[in-house]
Amino acid sequence: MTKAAESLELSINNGTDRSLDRDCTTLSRHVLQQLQSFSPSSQDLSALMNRIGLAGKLVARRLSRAGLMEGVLGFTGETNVQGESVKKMDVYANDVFISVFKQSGLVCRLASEEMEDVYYIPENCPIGRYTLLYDPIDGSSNTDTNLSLGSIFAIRQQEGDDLNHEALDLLAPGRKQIAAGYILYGPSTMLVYTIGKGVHSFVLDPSLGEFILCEENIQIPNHGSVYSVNEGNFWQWDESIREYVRYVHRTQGYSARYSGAMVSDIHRVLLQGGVFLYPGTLQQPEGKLRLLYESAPLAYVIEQAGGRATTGHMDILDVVAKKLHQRTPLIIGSKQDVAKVESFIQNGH
Ligand code: P6P
Repeated sequence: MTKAAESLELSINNGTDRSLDRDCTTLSRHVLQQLQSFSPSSQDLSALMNRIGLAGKLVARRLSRAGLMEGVLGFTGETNVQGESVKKMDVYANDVFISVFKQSGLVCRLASEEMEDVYYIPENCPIGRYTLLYDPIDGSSNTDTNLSLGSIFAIRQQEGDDLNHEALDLLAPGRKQIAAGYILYGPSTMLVYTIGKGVHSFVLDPSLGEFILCEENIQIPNHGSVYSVNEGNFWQWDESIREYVRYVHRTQGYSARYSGAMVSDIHRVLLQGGVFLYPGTLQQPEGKLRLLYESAPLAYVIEQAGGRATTGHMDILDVVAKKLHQRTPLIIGSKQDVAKVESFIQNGH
């Protein structure tokens, strides 16, 4: 074989090896690579993430056919614990996450935006020492208009026996999360996660039915042009937040982006930099977003990527919840941009 043919064969082989290896870097394998361990707890975490991936696949499949199927879109007519009208997709996605963890031996408890109380899977308790906290569909107002949506998840280790089913250990600060992330149902379905060793993204390859590694160790830029906030709430913000928005209105280099699904908006901020904020309002002084299964998981991801997440007065990951569905103001994104918002809050503009 000529030298040229040999080098061509080598490059093809290397290319093939590389693409094959990439196709084999699934979620479960990546977790074990991250932990560099095959211990029982590492295997647990790998299996947990694999189940999260299955939930994402099931929700993505349903969303992709929503317009063609009866009973997928629209409202159920019910109101959830948040006082919000429930979309049929909210209920479906909530049930998906429960189902994928049944008979798993992993997750004993689930806490969801859609369920007033913590849900127990008896056959998994007390063996399963993990708790899943999740928002099954984030941004469900986008369901019926075929716009991007998300699911948000956090995994915590159960502390204590919880014999009274009070689940008080779930109120611990977000720094107790052992894994967190989101699934973004967009032009492609993407899963972004962290187990405290950086932030990594995976894209669902429909031809494989697997989430395949896309980007490792994502670092959020220290600054970005995007500010993401619902300016329709201007009339009911504190003056300090109004002053911040007036600042970006009169300063060159800022762009407003707001989709109605914070997973989508925060994913943009993760990759391009900037800040997403949902401050307290007259109607919801504590903010709209929930601490334990929305803000804390996203804060873990953004902090792991080198960004920040604050209430405006303290780090989201340090907040001790008083109740399961506690809400919080949220300012999250690039360090410089979060600091800019804080400067208006702390200077009491
Ligand atoms: P508003 C979706 O319901 C959500 O929790 C976030 O995903 C989103 O950013 C926000 O609420 C939208 O709320 O009040 O701006 O419509």
